[in-house]
Amino acid sequence: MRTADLKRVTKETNIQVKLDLDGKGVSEIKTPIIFLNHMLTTISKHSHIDLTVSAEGDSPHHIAEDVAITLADALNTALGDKKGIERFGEATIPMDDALALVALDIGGRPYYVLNIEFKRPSIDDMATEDIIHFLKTFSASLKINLHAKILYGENDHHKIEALFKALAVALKRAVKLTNIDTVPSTKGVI
Ligand SMILES: [Mn+2]
Repeated sequence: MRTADLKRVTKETNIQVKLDLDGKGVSEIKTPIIFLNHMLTTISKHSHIDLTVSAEGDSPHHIAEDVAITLADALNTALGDKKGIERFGEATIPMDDALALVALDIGGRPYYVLNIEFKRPSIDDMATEDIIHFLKTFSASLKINLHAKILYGENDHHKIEALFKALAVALKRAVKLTNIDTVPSTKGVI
């Protein structure tokens, strides 16, 4: 079973993440940040990863940061030794006026290149800098190589939603099991 159930409790936040990599995209997301709930639901739906997240804390920034860390830790736990996974995933996803691209490598080497610009300081109730911080923290904590780019778009909500859909589809492809029961690396380990 490629599952995880993790709690992260600090003086700032209290986070629980439960997931199943081989799910159907069923989610139950409860954080105080409505837009973050929307994006986490999007990740689950389009990656087919079943996801339960509950989060509370002393600030929206800390909550976004610690949900990213705990989600990454849970994915890492569920992935285990990473035997048989596709490892690489990419997707280019439109949403009305916006087009976003994500390419990622679950290769154990944390590195991100983000090419994301917003017109507005926040989207609904989430600061755009916290959205960027979420993506950086997630990729660094999961030790993936993440390239994420918004190619174009007018509406900030559409731009970032297209990007999270692309992240979800890229993740779905990368964590998928092949019929090869070895670690997908010439090093033999990830
Ligand atoms: Mn939306």
